[in-house]
Amino acid sequence: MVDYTEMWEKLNLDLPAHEHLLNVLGKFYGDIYLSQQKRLKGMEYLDFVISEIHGLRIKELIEAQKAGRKVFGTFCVFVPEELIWAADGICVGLCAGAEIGKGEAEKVLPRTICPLIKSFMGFKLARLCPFTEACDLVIGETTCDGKKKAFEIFSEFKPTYVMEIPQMKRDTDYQLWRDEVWRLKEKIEETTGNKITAEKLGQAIKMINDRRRALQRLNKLRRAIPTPISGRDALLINQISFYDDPVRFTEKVNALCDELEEKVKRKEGVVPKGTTRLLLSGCPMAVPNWKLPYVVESSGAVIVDEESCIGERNTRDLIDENGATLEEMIDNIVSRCMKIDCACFTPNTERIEHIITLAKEYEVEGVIHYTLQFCDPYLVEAYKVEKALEKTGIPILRIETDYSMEDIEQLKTRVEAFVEMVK
Ligand code: BJ8
Repeated sequence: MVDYTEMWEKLNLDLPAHEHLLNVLGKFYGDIYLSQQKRLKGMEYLDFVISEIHGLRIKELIEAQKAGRKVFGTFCVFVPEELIWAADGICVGLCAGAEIGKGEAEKVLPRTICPLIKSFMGFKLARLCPFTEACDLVIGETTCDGKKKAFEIFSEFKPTYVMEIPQMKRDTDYQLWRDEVWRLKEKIEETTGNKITAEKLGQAIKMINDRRRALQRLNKLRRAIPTPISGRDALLINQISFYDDPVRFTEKVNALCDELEEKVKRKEGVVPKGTTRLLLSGCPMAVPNWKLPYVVESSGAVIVDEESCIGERNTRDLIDENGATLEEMIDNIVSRCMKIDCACFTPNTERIEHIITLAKEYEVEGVIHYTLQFCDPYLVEAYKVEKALEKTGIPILRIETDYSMEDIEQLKTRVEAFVEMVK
């Protein structure tokens, strides 16, 4: 085991609290992940990445910084990371899925705010996240009110740049977003000292599209019956896509898909034939938020897809690679972003159509609509999702929860009853 204490100390982490976090995370991972049967060989790489999540990857980031590169942290799939890579920067997703820094976060935020926001603030204030500490610049956005206002506070502790996200999809909103993307380009160039050229941007678009293509391939393979990979493992792969080096990650996921393809040919499932197939839909599940997938998959069901930003919503659409000039490429980036059907948009009928399409394509027996507590956009939209699914005859269970373990038994009872009902 490599000792990273000196590196963490230099990043100003709270060492005892950080050690406690790693111990809890290790135990949690062992119980939820390593206890699974019939896992793919390719998952060993993902296990390794998780075991080194605050070690090797951080070391790589720091070494890159020593070589003159800049590290950018983002919180939303709306932020076009291609611009960061095109300027020779490094992009890492910072969304946090644990409540460990909650006490610190509640000193500056209301108690009744979404756990994801509380978590990223808590990670910063409690000095627990080496990714946040390693960032040269954090790029926030104005998707929901909670995030928008939280970045005002967050910026007191970390250099932060905020992008304005449109709330509708009219021509004027496209124009607003195009201007924001150009503004971001300038900010990235200023931070890195590197000019973004058409050649570099074209390469970055291709690199991130390749990662999306690998994840699309994984998702397509999950349509097989019996399902060849657990929802937990598939979620983990999607979560790691936000942290890992994109080229390495794509290569590993494609190798894992080769293995999956063989498994599908042999009609080998990760769960017995007839296990209830469910679609998860709603808020993103950031690392290490594995609570609901664990509950579902220990209640006689398997998750076969995620309609979420850590899932289909992030990987479904590619950027058109045919742009020749910088202007065309940025227009193509804008067009792809504007297809994202986040509940922060109004109206947002595409999302409901997508949920129904996915439910049919993946032959699910039901949908679990998952919202984080106090997330108004997804909580309010749940009404429309429920109505549309009922009309189509697809059973739905609405779950609203946070990152604590307090409601786990209650969730289990509800999920078990739902699984029994849809059988
Ligand atoms: S594009 S889903 S990643 S905003 S859960 S903080 S919405 S109160 S995370 Fe998201 Fe971008 Fe949309 Fe996707 Fe607010 Fe809701 Fe919390 Fe949320």
